[in-house]
Amino acid sequence: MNLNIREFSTGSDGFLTELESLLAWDSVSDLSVQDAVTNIVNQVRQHGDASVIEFTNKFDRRQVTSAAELEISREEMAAAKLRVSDELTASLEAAAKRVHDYHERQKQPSWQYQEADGTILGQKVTPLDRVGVYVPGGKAAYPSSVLMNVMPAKVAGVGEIIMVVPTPDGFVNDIVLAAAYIAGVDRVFTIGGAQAVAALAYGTDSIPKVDKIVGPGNIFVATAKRMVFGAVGIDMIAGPSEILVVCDGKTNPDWIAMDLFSQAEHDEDAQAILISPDKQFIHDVKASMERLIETQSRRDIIKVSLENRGAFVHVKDMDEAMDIANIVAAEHLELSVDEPEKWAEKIRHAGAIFMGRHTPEALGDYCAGPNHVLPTSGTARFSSPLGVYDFQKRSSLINCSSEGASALAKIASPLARGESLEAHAMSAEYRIIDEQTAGQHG
Ligand code: HSO
Ligand code: ZN
Repeated sequence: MNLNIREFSTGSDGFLTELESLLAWDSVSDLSVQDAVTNIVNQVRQHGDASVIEFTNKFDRRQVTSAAELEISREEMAAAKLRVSDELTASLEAAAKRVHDYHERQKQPSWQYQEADGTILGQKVTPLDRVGVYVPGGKAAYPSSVLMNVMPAKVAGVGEIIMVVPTPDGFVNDIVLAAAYIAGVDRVFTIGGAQAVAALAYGTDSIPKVDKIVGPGNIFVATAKRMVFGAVGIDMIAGPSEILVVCDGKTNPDWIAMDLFSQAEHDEDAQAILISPDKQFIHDVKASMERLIETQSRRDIIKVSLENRGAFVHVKDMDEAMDIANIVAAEHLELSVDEPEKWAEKIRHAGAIFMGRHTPEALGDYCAGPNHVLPTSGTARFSSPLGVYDFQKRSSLINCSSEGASALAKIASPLARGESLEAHAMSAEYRIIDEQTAGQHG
């Protein structure tokens, strides 16, 4: 199959402008979606379960009459797991364990230190009480994403994990439920869309209010998450998936072709880009792609994605490849090169860096250990993979000794008076120790 994929050369005029327009992704949702979501969120907030049932019946074509029918118990999750093949269950369990063990290393302890006068300062780390995990239904129902969203929350010590997953026409995905069971989800509700986000954010009689909502979703879910942000925390607003492969020209072109396909097959908006200093190699990869695409069950999606947003970029050398990788700030960056450690040092912006010829992104998507929920659309410039730290928060600790308080009060008092805040000043000054009467007030 012929593939019409853009080719750029960094030497050509206007390269950076073209690159910018290739990367542009508009995440702002249109006004009609905003209106519909505002209405759903308000209805659920006011009428709770009744509205959740109404929207679920309408959008998912179900005939639910009571909220109790929306819940799936741990026993039902366990039963779903038994319906999944042994091979797949074993892989889910192995992946869950590896993801768990990796995230164990991310745990940050509370910390404190003591100053010479006895004052103690520090930070106390506390897991969130209750978290909601959104899992899409339909074509992007990924059991691996259940593991990736739930495991870090578990490791953080979150008190209760509530999962929501829409079941259009009542279709329940056993593999998703098996993953939920293995990951240790406490409660599952078969609801989705903006109504599920609103129910989690504000709570209903049957669905508990959570402190943070994580997980990907369609435009309605993303818009609803944005809307309830503030009442609850959210993880991020994810854009389409991306991969940037940098290859020196010495990896099997078939491997690189399939690595690019592996992102492109997610959806028509996904982005797959190859950068190489070797022009002949770029052509070899293109030939591999044109041959291999015929074998792909998702070839129609792959073709649209590659032709809309894919690209080959020819660079003059590897240093220039690194510069461009930093501009792209890709969600997934593969360094399919010799000495990947050396080149990774030059990378400042990437959601995940896959190093060497034997590290395809697909291994990270499922089971290497690191999280596959990553910053997209260039947001790796300022944000990080989903992790244990997203499910913990911190409280400052301050414990002054009487000597410490006295010393601090002498600094605070003029500052407070400078701000015309007399009570602040006096509150501090009361703690100043008069050298003669030191110790009298304990
Ligand atoms: N590549 C996706 C994650 C995923 N891949 C799930 C397969 N299943 C995130 O960018
Ligand atoms: Zn993937």
